Amino acid sequence: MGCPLAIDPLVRDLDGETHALREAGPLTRIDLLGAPAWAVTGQTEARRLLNDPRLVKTIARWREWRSGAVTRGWPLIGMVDPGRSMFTVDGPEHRKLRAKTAQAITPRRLERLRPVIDDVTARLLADLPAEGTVDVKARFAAPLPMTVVSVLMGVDAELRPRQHELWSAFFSLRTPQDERLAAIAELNDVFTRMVRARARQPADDLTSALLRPDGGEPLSEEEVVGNLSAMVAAGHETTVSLIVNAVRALMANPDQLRQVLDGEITWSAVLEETLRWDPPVTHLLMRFATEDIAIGDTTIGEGEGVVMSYRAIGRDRREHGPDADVFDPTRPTRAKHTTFGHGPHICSGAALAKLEASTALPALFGRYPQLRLAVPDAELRHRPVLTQNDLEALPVLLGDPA
Ligand code: STR
Repeated sequence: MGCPLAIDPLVRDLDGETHALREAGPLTRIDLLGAPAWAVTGQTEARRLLNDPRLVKTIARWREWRSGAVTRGWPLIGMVDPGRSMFTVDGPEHRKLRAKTAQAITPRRLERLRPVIDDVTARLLADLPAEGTVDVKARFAAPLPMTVVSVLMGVDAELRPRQHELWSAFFSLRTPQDERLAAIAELNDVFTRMVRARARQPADDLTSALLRPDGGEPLSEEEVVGNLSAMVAAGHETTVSLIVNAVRALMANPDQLRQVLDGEITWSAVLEETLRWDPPVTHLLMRFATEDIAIGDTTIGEGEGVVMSYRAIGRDRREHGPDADVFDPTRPTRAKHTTFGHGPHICSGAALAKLEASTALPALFGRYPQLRLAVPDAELRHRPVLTQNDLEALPVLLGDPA
């Protein structure tokens, strides 16, 4: 076994790292800021492991946590031990914690959010400056998901700017650890206050729904706060990148953009291919083996940590062929990605993410069909966020409105 591949917290060469991971094989040893783990980079292996009940999410099963080698001083601790929620439990407990959020985001229920998505999209487009370089991420892609998830969960508008700062500090690996822990504590305070307010006076939002027992066993305050925090984090960090990465991919592929604008390629195909080729989540931390798990010619040892390296998984040549590194929305396997996960923890917000992106993208390109990058693509940089595929900015020239 070779040296574990050290994952770069500053994300200076994401393509290079994705390739190195894939070439290292479907399961490979990595180093996460000093902590060892397995990275899964093969799609078949990912699907098998994501359905294997011997892999669980509670940090209590992690060898490095039990030995004290990993503590709350580890910069990624907030990703692995964010408090009790549907994200950190398994089995029957998990089904109970997840039920209401999954029901709330069915396609039919989503129709109620559609007017919000349409309005916010129209307003953001109308507010874009008429001239000069525009950061499509800051001015368009970022505000939409934050607003939508806040409306869904009932986060007051006044709280949103500070939330944005706190989550940004949470994810960035340039944030000193004491500041990160302070941001986590502040988020927890804000959400706890919000949950207590809804417990006293319910409103028409998902936080209030999480508090209603509905005949079943009620969730504890910690569980409601945990679910709320998970939904806001997931809802606002990931969809931004889906929109940004799709815009970037189309600008880099003008022939395909023309086919999309001519109606020869659907927006849905663009989204699926973006999810495969440049997904919002680079690495999903973490699962732990409750016993030795043999997979192919590898054995994951009891207590070892397992990371799903979704960006490498999307480039699996066994699934997508020798041209897996090419962005091609017409490829037959475009929707056969695993980017939303698989098995019991599969993303419950997937339909909402797709609804937001499939509103935002046609609206943006419909109004600005000449949209093009303001800098060479090779100059775009990622934020220092190990787990997320998050560009710093997406500077464009809008061109004349249609
Ligand atoms: C952030 C911190 C927190 O309070 C709660 C959670 C649980 C859900 C996690 C979230 C985390 C980080 C981003 C995740 C999200 C689920 C989906 C999202 C991992 C740890 C993705 O990026 C896929």
